[in-house]
Amino acid sequence: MNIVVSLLFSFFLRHAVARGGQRCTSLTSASGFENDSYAGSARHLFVENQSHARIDVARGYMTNSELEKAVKEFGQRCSHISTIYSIGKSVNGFPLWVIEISDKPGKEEPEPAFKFVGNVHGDEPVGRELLLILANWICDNYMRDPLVKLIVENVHLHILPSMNPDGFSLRRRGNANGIDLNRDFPDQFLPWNDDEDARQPETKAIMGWLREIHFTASASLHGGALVANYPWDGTQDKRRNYYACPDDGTFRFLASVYSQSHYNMSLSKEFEGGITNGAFWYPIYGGMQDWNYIYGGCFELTLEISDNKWPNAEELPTIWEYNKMSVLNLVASLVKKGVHGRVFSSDSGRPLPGLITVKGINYTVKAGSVFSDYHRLLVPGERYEVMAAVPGYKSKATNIWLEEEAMTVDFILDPEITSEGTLLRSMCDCNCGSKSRLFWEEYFLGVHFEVYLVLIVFLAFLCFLLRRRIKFNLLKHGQSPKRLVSI
Ligand SMILES: *[C@@H]1O[C@H](CO)[C@@H](O)[C@H](O)[C@H]1NC(C)=O
Ligand SMILES: *[C@@H]1O[C@H](CO)[C@@H](O)[C@H](O)[C@H]1NC(C)=O
Ligand SMILES: *[C@@H]1O[C@H](CO)[C@@H](O)[C@H](O)[C@H]1NC(C)=O
Ligand SMILES: CC(=O)N[C@H]1CO[C@H](CO)[C@@H](O)[C@@H]1O
Ligand SMILES: [Zn+2]
Repeated sequence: MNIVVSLLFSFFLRHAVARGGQRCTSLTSASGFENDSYAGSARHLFVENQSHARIDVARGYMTNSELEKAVKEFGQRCSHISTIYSIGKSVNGFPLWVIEISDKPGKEEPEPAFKFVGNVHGDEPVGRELLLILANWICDNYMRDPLVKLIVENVHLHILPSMNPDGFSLRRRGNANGIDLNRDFPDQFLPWNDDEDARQPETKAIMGWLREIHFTASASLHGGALVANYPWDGTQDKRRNYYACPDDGTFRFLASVYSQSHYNMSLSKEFEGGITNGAFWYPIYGGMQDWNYIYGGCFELTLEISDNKWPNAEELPTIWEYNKMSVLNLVASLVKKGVHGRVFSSDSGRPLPGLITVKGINYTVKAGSVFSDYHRLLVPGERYEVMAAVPGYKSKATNIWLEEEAMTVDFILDPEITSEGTLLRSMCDCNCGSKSRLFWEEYFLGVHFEVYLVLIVFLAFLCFLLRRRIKFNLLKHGQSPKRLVSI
């Protein structure tokens, strides 16, 4: 067998898992709040004007301008591990601020990216508060908590606390145009709503964001129930039914990571194990979750994190404590679980835009465009056949046994030789060598000498061109990747 796929158990990952496993003691002992510089400052009485009747429910929650201030203050306080940017504006012109947390924020690295999106529904504000607490908690505990360190050093974590600031200030589900943003995405079962220009600005901002950043997984935060919901959200026949996506197993696993790490989500009487298939619960169309998986290459969960949509603000610290391990474990699973690696060309060593598939799962994971790194989440403890394909290269497949820990599988692909190319190469090898020249001369001299001469000159020229090109490629991409091992 001519397989040159490199299989490499990542010792770093294993080591990291061992460190992550010790988190319980350190996390429970460290308070999420005493040292949270944000908690004390940003909670003021709601002063926006639209809805005096319900002003009481907003007491203690950040207003939009307080949220903006909190994001910017965070960016200054934690500038060593974060950067702040906006992905667009709401209907009423409020910037959709994102905090990116990483040891190299804003830089491209061969690492998975995760995103949290809060406040998709304007009247579900718990997520936006929790996400600010999360960011600050990470900043405060980065140096002392191994799990947080693992996240900061190996993941690019993007946090959008509020996707729907207008809905929030209006205290309603939809945005300023009254549109439910979680019904506004193109949908596999609604082919007529594919027009991106017809989307709400908040929806377009998310769609553009996924074109910019290659997210491996994500979660949006909602309120009104306590459950981790996974695709599909809709069904072909529009009836309420369990409707499994190709990665049903992977999603059940991810949703369970959340619910099992939660204070009591997995004890749910309504949802077995605290997780549910979206369409089995109730089908929706135009949701963000299915769109992420189908069009964004991103494994998204929809997390319902509190039965009460507007709990008293005094409960927020408790709700954070209930969700803290879930949130951290979910993000860390991008590093601790699944198959990871890079795809290279064997002749030049340069990264290739690999397409990774797993036998039996009708879904393709794309390698990143700069480093050709791929991150394929999978249920641990199973056997898989992983394949890498790149147009113009011979595909390669390898069988792996995926343990509890993550695994690294790099692929080195050989260029596909067309019949024309093979002919050229063998001609070159023959004609450019001097030993057999005499034989060739004698052979050709007698018959049609001129014709053969022209042919030989032509072939020699092609040969020259081909060699030049190979040399140029080697010079340009000569650095051979260090991690590669051939088996
Ligand atoms: C609220 O709106 C009323 C008019 O509807 C206005 O008189 C009042 O000044 C506003 N208050 C605030 C705090 O914006
Ligand atoms: C989880 O705990 C909260 C707070 O004690 C409680 O209100 C809720 O009913 C519990 N949910 C489940 C599913 O046990
Ligand atoms: C795989 O999924 C695509 C849609 O992503 C679908 O068109 C195709 O029919 C599926 N193939 C199989 C074998 O199910
Ligand atoms: C773990 C930690 O850093 N705790 C600190 C939190 O802040 C108080 C003062 O507000 C310090 O005394 C603690 O040491
Ligand atoms: Zn919601």
